[in-house]
Amino acid sequence: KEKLEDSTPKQLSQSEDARTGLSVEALKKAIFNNLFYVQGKYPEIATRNDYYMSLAYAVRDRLLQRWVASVKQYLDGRHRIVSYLSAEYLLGPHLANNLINLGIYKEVEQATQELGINLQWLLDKEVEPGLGNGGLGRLAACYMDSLATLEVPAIGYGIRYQFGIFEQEIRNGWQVEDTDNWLRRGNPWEIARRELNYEVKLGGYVQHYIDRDGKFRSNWIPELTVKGVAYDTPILGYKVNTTNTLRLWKSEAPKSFDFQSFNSGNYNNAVNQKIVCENISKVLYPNDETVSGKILRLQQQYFFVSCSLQDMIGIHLRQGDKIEDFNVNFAIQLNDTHPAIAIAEMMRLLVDEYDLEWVDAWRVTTRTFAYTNHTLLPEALETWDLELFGSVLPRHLELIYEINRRFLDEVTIKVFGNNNKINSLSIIGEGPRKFIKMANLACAGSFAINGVAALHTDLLKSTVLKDWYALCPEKFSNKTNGVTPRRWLVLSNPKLTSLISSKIGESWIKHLEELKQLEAFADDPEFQLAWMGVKYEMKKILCNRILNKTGIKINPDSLFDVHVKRIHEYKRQHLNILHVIALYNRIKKNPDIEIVPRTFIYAGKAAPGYKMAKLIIKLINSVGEIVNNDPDVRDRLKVVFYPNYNVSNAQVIYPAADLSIQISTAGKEASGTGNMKLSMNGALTIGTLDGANVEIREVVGEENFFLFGLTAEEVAKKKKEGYNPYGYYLENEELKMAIDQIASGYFSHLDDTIFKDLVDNLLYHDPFMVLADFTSYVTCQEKAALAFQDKKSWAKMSILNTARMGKFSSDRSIREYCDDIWKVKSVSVHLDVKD
Ligand code: GPQ
Repeated sequence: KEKLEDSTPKQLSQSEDARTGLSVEALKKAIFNNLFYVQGKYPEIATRNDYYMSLAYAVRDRLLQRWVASVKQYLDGRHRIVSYLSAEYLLGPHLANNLINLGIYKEVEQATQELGINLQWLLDKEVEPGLGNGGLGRLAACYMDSLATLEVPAIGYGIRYQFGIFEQEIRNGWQVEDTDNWLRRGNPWEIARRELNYEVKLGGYVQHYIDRDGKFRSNWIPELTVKGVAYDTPILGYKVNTTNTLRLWKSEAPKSFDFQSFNSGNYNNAVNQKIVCENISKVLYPNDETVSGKILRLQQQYFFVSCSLQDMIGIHLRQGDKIEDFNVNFAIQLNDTHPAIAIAEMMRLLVDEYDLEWVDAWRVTTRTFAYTNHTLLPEALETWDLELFGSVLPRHLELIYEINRRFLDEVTIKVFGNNNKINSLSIIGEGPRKFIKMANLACAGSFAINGVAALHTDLLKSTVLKDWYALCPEKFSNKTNGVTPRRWLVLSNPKLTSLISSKIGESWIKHLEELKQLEAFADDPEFQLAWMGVKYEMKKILCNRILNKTGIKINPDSLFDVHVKRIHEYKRQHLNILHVIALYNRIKKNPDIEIVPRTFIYAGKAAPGYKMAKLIIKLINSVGEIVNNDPDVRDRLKVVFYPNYNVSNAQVIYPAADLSIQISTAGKEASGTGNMKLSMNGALTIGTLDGANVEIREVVGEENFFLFGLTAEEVAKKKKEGYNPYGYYLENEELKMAIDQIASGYFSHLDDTIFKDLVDNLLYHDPFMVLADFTSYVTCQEKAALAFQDKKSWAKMSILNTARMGKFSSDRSIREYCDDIWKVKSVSVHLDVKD
């Protein structure tokens, strides 16, 4: 402890403020001060959390300085602002990312070391905000990073869920869910803006009347009013001052709401109402790409959208601008249809609250919104039962009828009264029960519509949104997804980062195309050795993690075959496990067979209500139990299910991957983004021609990509002609044996009931054509194994994968959104240097 006092700075230099200085001395001082004055502790009794908090607040001070400067600059300069509406943000831990973006990672490492604490020990303490399910939420987080890095004025709006995505445990091979109480120890990265709050109405009915001026008016009398309170998280760009805002809404009971029941002695009722209000932002729905049609989910969507629009209008009007010019100051991006109710809410605000004429309101609305579609899966296209919708949003139901009436009037002329087309474009679906089609509301109310990979956008145009494309082709464009190299390379893989920078400097971090310069070293034996050396170190780190978490010992020399993402039938984790079983059987048949040692690493969560996905997890673990413990295997195959896949765990897994498994049924994965992160970290892809795989293969070169499987076209054709999975089962002996084993209980202690549903589904339905692609997959995996044996050529392919990933930086995606859709320009932020 003496050491602590000795190293405490006595005097800071003139320009170094303890709350803003970036030197080691200033940072030390700041951490030390926070320990006393924020945590109220002294070193002898401080916990790891106290130190984590002290450092986090020290970093936050530096963010706030930049944040205040950014806000001031945006408001003073009257700049156009992008507003990103998303029900999910899967941010991952803040601390390390902020250190990197501030450019003070090394300084803080030294400062903490001199204080006698280990930085990694503190970083590992952070509980990540898991406010998203998977790809869609993580994309929003990458885009927030790129917006700030590109110095674009932007606000992200969403929900401050008290419980994020559940924590996954594996018990006896099954997924068990636990609540994610991420706020338990407090959150130093947010600032509650109690004064920034809006009321949101729910339920009730609408009164209509004619006012004194003879104008037709609507008055929504709600059943319930809730309050949304803003919680702001600063989002700093990489080595710039720009610090944007992520504004998440927490629902509460309005202050005055319970007086009546309370005064009349009905205390229980008052408390119940409070709970009803707070429930709205209580928990993230854990369904990925499925709609549940639950009232609470609709309430969540409307709640955050209404708060966000009220907030934006407030900002707009405070500038002294007219409401009719809202679209001049704001471009609003809808992250899928989850926030699409914003289109009706905008109309309500403009018409009911700001007295605009319908046509004027519609003009403003349709010049404001742009819509990104993220899926082609029919079960993910959101619809709401009309009656349910009306019970929550009675006024919006009227507005949607009116939007639809006017829209269909126009359309009818354009499609010459073709009823099929009118039905397909209508926002209201007819059937035994009527329903609202949110994708159609989004298309009708937006000036731009985009898909998230070239193939996806093409398929949108030719299938799901075909009639929309015919109606308004000019609205459509593709914006291939991207990921931030700051988190997914610099932060996750510091050793590879140093190696790259030692050859080509550091500017690739902001200009990822510059990785191209690595091509010059792809054949250099020394560089190849260093490259594979880093890979080996990262594999060893993952080995330790896996040993700690699962007790499974794996061999870092084996081929790491990595399949990490949400568990979904369309993503085909079961195709992968069938391959594992086939290899296992080859060994059983011939124990001395020459086989490339492999470790199959799986990770991912299944939606708690998705039976088949949960069964796939159990199957992976059951196969693992047999394979991992069979002496005949002699450790040549290992199967690992890494529990609780999240951003932190992904950061350890990606750098250690040799082979990236991207094997969705062609035409089903809109883009994928894990595929980009893995390839960026030097993994080779084995994949179908699906989503962004197509473009990854294009840029890395077909010789550096393992392609297999049916194409989207072939899949569609087969389905049309009548697909018979049973034929494939009979045809391929290895496949038949694997399925028979699963069915007979070979992997489940002779229990032949557990996997019955899964087996029957594959044999008699196989909606994702696992059996049709099996042979092609196994053959392709043989090629991959062979390639892995040639260390030099593998190293070359790995280097070339990283070198050619420039296109997949989220900076490129965001630039395209800015130029083609949002029409926003960057604004550089300067710090007011104060002495
Ligand atoms: N995606 Cl619609 C999700 O993660 N959740 C969703 O609800 C929907 C889409 C994913 C999609 O499956 C991936 O292919 C994309 O890469 C990702 O969105 C981001 O666009």
